[in-house]
Amino acid sequence: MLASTFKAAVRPSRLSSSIGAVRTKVSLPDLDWDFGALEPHISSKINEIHYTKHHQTYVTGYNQAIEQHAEAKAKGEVKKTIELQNAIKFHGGGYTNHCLFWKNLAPEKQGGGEPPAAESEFAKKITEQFGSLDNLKALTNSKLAGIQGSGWAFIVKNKENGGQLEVVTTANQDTVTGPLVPLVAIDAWEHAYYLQYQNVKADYFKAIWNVISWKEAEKRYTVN
Ligand code: MN3
Repeated sequence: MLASTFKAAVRPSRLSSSIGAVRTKVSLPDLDWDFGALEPHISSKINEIHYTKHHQTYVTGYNQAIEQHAEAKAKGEVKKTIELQNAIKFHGGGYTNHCLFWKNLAPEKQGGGEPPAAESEFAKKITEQFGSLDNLKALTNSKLAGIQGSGWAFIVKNKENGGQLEVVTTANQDTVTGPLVPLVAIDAWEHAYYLQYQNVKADYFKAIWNVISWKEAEKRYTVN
């Protein structure tokens, strides 16, 4: 998983359970901007509901599932531990993806939409592989458009493939793991755009690049 990426986002609170183990809970990360700061590209209301309701649901669901899993494990209930895998994957993925997403977004005044510096290794890699940043955005948008139902698109660095950049999509709240380092995560669930863009999700995918923080993407590319 991506726990190391999110140390700052996770504020552990100690839990003492009936089985004596000490575990940590995840919680909503602090945002670097106000709900209204991404307007007009993403409305204040969308951010508010997305963060306080949707992301919170994944936080709560993950904490519950992990707690139940630990209890089942302590009691030797193998079948129950297997059954809980789906909830852990869904809510843990939802928690993780949204932590990535918020950090990937920045108001235009705080560098949102600003391309990585041309002389940076990251910018050179993008040009070498895709020809231009616009081509990478267009490829990502076409992958986003191809998602059937709910899912995510990620621009990743594939550490098993010489650090090549790739654009991948996942269904539901599946996140990227293993050698795939997420640089940019884009939420393609209806809840991410419907209040503002209704059925025209292509407009949301086009608008979001105005508030994408390439600085954050570059940081992840460089440290991983
Ligand atoms: Mn979402």
